[in-house]
Amino acid sequence: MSSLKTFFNESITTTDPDVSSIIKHEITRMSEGLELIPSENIVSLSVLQALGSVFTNKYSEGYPKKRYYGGNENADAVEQLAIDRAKKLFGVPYVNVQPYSGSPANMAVYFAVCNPGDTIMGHNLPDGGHLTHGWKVNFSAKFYKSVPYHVKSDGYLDMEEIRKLAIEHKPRLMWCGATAYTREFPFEEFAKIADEVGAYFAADVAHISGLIAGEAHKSPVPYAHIITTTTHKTLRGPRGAMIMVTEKGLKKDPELADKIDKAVFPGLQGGPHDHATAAIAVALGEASKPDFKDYAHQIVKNSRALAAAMMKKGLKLVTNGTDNHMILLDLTPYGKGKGIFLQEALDLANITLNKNTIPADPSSPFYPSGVRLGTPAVTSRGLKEKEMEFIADCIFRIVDCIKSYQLPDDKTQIKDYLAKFREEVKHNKEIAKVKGEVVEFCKGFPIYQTLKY
Ligand code: DSN
Repeated sequence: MSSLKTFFNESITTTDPDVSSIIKHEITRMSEGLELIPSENIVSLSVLQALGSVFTNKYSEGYPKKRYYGGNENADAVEQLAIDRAKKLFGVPYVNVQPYSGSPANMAVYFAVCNPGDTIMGHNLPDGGHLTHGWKVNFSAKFYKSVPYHVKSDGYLDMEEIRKLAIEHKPRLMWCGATAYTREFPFEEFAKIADEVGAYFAADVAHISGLIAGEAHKSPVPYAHIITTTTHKTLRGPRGAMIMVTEKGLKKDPELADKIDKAVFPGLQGGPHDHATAAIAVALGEASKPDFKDYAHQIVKNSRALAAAMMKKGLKLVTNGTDNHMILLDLTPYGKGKGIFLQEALDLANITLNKNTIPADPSSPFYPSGVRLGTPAVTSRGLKEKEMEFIADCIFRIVDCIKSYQLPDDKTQIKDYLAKFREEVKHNKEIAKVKGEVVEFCKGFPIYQTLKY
């Protein structure tokens, strides 16, 4: 801890007070607020230390023992360690730890198994899917023929539609995975459909890889050919990503691992971010320890407790609950396009979450009718089921503050209406009161106290 302090705190405080001060404000924001964005987390000091290490200086295009530059013995060691830890943790024969983040990881999968123009299937973005699973403005729909699938009106995946579309369109690649889906993924059912039509089946477990590592969610390893994940969500590592190939994947295509390696480098990327790789190795080491299982299960317990407390207060949740780390609050009982009002009002109360579409959203992705929240970060902070009641109460009180605001149907009026809303909520006494309670509450769950910028 003290070496961390000396290493990059005191130095930057003196040499660059401008940046140092911004970082200090960010630490304060995180410390005095409740982070409920379900894709965010709070990493350990060891992860931060590895991320801020001298590996940021190094170039190491290629793979361990096959590099294009000299001086890579330590970069080799750290990348190999990350690979070995990931293989063991997830039980897969092959891992690539070099993708810069989730989108490039998914792009590498396309490069490895598809040709431009091939048909692909993925979870529709407004239904909770990801941009790279075939959304119309993303490369995945511009270079490939995208056939999106949907959730039913109850919010659950429509497996009947998925099978029908797969049989009709014979995709080369099928994705399972989402950014806003609160139920367990039916990997086995997806695999049956993909096998039936001869598709590659890729599970993008970015959101839930920490839950899988901690055995709080079923693993896709027996079912999928390829698995991608970011490393910074429930897995609680630095920003980065990994691509795994399963035994099933190698059986389908013995060259699959080699194709993925070539797609990442030289297909898509140059030098890997060795400092991120070092931090990924640390996070994987942490996720391999027995207490990570407790953490993963506590995330889900907290999420279920928060969902139950919110519903008890009369709030409406998509699918009426959750199986994972995430909750989708449906604000349509108060009107359409309410997500932005709640997100911004909660920001003022030091509670961070994000506006999000809900299935069959009557509004638009920019002004959606729901918000998405989750428990990975607050669980890292030590909060348990009991504390979820406090959070549910705060959210409920803020919903009450914003529910009379209505997004204008006339788009030309939205800017002025939001400006008026922002001015009013800035002076709302109840929001200020909730903020005070949140700041006080957070003092009981301190983070990063040894970081002094
Ligand atoms: N931006 C990520 C999320 O918040 O879920 C997905 O890429």
